[in-house]
Amino acid sequence: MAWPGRFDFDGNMRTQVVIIGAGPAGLLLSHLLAADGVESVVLETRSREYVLARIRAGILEHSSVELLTDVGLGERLARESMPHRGIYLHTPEQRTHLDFVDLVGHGIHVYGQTDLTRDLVDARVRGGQQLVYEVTGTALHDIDTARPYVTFVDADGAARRIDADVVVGCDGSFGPSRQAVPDPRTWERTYPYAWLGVLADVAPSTDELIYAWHPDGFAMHSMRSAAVSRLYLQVPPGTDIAEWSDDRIWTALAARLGHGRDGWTLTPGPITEKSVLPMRGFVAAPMRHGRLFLAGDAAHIVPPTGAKGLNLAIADVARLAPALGALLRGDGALAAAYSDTALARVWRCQHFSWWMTTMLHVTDDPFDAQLQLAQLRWVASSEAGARGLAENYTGLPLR
Ligand code: RFL
Ligand code: PHB
Repeated sequence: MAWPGRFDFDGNMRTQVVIIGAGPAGLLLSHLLAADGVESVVLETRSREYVLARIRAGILEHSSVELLTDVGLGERLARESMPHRGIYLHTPEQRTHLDFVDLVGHGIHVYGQTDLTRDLVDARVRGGQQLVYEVTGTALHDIDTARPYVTFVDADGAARRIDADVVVGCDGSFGPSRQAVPDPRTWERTYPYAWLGVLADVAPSTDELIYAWHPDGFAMHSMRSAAVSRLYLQVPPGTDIAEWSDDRIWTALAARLGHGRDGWTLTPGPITEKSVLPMRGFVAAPMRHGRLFLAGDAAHIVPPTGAKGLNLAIADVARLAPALGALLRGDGALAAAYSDTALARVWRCQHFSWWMTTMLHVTDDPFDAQLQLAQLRWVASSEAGARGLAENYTGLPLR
């Protein structure tokens, strides 16, 4: 493999910041650091093709869009994303449109994480930044000294070492970085349901996302483009995907999303991808130990109902990039504050994600169902209720 970097004969190199993980957190952090004159190397265990094809989140908060635009990543986003004013909340009793623009002054953008990842990878390549795919055996060393380093094996099987001033773990929930923090405090919630997610080659049957409560379970209609729909069904954890034929999926979606009510119809189409996703909340603190910083899913996971995971990863690195720039110039105040300030937003989003999740997912306790319907009626009928949802969904200001 041709190395973009400056490895010496021993396979070693030096940079200012080693970033582990080329998800949205790692790629955006590298971009923000470069804009501040800070050099970084991003190490990724997967191949470029895998990273670019991974299907995940779809919603960007207003503040995420603003940040991406401010840092020169807004061109394709402006052209191809779908600005939405709000969402629909649906129950068998009623469908209510919450207009976020009217409620809080701004909406959200539908833009696949796949598209954002492509923009970030393109920007990294254009900027001549180093992105190294297919590394294995990533290990962190001496993170509690001013001279940390990372070792790994490259795609050709050669052992490598990168010395740095700072290491940032952006390696998602299964990466090695979090394990390098000694005695972290962790909080975890496993939700008693999962999502069956499908991607379908069919025009969305709705102009904006539908979040639906139904006695059979939650359903959601999202989208990726004018020709591709993204839909989700609540299923029991551990569900075997083989039990869900395409017909069964479309029948359940039609029932739960209200096909036939008030003239609304759900148009089915060819399903191109199906997967079952567990739902979990998790937070690890602190998000810094010595010269190691954590960002994104490496430090926290939220259930997807509030559409917060990707946006939290963006919020973390928006805070971390200036802190690292200042630290490298000799001012450690922002870096010292990073973990606490980031965690305050993490817990706000964790709470909102829990609130949306528990309001919309059916349990086997009929008392829960009545509480959920009462809550949904309140959000649908009270401006204060709707505004609370809108403020959290569209995202609090980044700074
Ligand atoms: P990522 O995206 O998991 O990236 C981590 C990267 O680290 C790599 N890695 C390593 N690299 C080097 N060495 C190692 N040892 C490594 N171990 C791992 C991994 O290969 C990977 O490339 O974390 P990041 O950057 O923090 O980004 C987080 C987001 O990806 C995540 O929060 C969202 O996708 C969550 N999420 C959603 N978030 C939203 O804001 N809005 C949504 O609508 C939304 N929907 C979703 C979602 C997540 C989903 N899934 C599948 C988890 C819908 C789904 C279905
Ligand atoms: C998605 O489009 O994948 C999506 C949208 C909203 C969510 C979760 C996922 O809350």
